[in-house]
Amino acid sequence: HFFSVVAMEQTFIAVKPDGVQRGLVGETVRRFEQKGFKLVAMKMVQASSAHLEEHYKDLKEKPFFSGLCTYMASGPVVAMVWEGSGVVAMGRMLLGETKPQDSLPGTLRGDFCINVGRNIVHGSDSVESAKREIALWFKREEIVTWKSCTHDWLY
Ligand code: FUP
Repeated sequence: HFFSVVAMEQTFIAVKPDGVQRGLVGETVRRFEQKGFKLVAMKMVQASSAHLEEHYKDLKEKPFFSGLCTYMASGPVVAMVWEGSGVVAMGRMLLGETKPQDSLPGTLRGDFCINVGRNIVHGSDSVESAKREIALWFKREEIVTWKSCTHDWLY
């Protein structure tokens, strides 16, 4: 019916090496699940430097670029694709601001971190970058189509 015609988006969310080490995978997944978003892909990855340099290629002129890539390669990350209406912008709200000092309590970064260079989670900043990042981190067959029984209540 009418209310099932909702424009769905997907976003790329990753728990960074510090978030994994600090046991924040479950907390991150919990917040996205409880909001009502649908998990459609998830894997643990030890990313290579080349992969991370591609992921962060828009930042390659920044002074923190090499430190950022080293940090991101320092241990496994948990890479995910979440789906839902407005998930790109609302996912960023669940994460908080890039800088933890600007992130309100109630957000992942506001609740769990202090330093911009150790900000525990990544989330795509636009629908366009979400498409690029999902294609970089996942094969098409790793993204699962399934019907959540909560869909009709949420939408
Ligand atoms: P975000 O979209 O929130 O990931 O933010 P950016 O793309 O601007 O930055 C990517 C990552 O670079 C941040 F998650 C952390 C790191 N960074 C720094 O280490 N120092 C800075 O001053 C800004 C960003």
